[in-house]
Amino acid sequence: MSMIKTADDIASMRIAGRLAADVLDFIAPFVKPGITTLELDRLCHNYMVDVQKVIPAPLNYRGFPKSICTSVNHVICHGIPTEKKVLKNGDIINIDITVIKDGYHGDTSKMFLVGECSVLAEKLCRVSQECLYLGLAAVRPGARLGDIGHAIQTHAEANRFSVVRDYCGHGIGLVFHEDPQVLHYGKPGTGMLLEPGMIFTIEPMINAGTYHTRLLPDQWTVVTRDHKLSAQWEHMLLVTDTGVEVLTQRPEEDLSHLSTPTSDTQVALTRV
Ligand code: EYF
Ligand code: CO
Ligand code: CO
Repeated sequence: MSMIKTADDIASMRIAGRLAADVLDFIAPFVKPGITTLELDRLCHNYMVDVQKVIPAPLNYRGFPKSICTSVNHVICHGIPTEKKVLKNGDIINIDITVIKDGYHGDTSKMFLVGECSVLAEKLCRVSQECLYLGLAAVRPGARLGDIGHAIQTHAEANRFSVVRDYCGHGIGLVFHEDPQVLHYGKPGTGMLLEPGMIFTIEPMINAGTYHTRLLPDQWTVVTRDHKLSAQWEHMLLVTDTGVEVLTQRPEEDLSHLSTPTSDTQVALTRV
């Protein structure tokens, strides 16, 4: 199956991406000490189903039991919302949202700092977001997947953090997880060539300690083997003729450094 989306696919993916991003903005005011991750799941589920009229993609996906993933502190990804997990001051939490609208998937996640966090936790969340943005900045036609991984790995390791190897970004569309696999480490000039019309996620998982992972007995929750903190940010993007379009951008984000002017706006800028 081709990895190049049609114009109709892209129009639908823009809608799915915006809806997923909107869920993160909706839930933000609720991420406070005292709330359980089960309550965050209930709030997001009801917003998606009742307000947005979308399907929460994780629910029953390969048997996953909840509508969102909530990964707290040393949980790397796929944390299951539960009434037992009460957020407390100083926690960090990744909330990962995937919606299905008209068959198309929108997938994005971000970190929330709960109250006052340690200097290390703040730095890990900041650096992992910078890793995502550096990965996005490497996206353009003619670049290769290894350029993305290299940009992320270089920044993480320059800050003495590590990049999780066992989980990666992915192509996405009518199917949640499509080719290609998008590794968050690598060598420049290697891997698949990027072409206009490709849509995939970049979702680096960055650890404060080593990159080794452990799967808990529930068979879903992935944690750091050394129990140190982990952070993850995710965007879904389109490779355009001139660079990248972030399909899950939130209003608070300034991604103008990624701007990929069309030929029309380039002409206008030249005239000024
Ligand atoms: C060990 C699942 C979990 N898989 C991926 C199922 O791309 C995702 N987030 O950006 C993503 C989200 C979810 C997900 C939610 C549930 N799963 C499959 C296989 C193993 C696993 O955890
Ligand atoms: Co996700
Ligand atoms: Co994803």
